[in-house]
Amino acid sequence: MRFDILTLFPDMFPGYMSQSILNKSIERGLVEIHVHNMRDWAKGRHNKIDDSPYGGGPGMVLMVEPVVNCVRDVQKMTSQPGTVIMLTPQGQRLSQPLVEELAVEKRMILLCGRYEGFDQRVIDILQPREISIGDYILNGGEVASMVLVDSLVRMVPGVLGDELSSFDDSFSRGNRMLEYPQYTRPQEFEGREVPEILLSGNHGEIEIWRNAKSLEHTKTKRSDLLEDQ
Ligand code: 6GU
Repeated sequence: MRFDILTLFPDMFPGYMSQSILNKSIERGLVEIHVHNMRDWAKGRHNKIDDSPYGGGPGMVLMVEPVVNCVRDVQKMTSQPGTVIMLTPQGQRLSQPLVEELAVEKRMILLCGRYEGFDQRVIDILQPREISIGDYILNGGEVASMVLVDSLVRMVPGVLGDELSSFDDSFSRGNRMLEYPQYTRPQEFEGREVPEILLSGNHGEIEIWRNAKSLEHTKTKRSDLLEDQ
């Protein structure tokens, strides 16, 4: 799975990309992430990438020409065309079903907006798939693009390995239950004991207990998950 991330803030990405699961998948060739600075496609001495909006109003708008040129040049970097995705609060809300739908893509070009957004003609020309990560406003699409990448790489076969499969996750494949509580050593801390059943070695009973806890947690913390199916 290849990502080309188009941003005005490329320095935001190396820290994220060095986290262990992602870094290992990159080293093993399962995932490729190429970050491009859209400013490199801006013309003139000052590399102007944004300008004030026609009609007035606050903020700056990302200009159509450098952004469209950048996407076209980045598309040409490999023979496999990339699905163009724009991270914007106007987009379809990201959910696990949407992650699973996008996970079939071999290559994605992620456009990270800033300021007051893109010139509308960027959207009209490129017709990107517009995606939001939730109903709140971020300073830009960069953090949202990391959220999208993070959710997608987990779906790439081999990334998680058997011991840490996404198969059983909350929200995967239509599952809408929270995880059961987990415990590790010590067996007792400040008078709080690990539930005895987990020490019993009875795997059948443990599974029943975990399923009951999953349901209980879902009911108390996220009852909305059980309602709107
Ligand atoms: Cl993708 N971008 C911005 N700027 N804000 C957001 C978002 C994206 N998703 C939720 N809020």
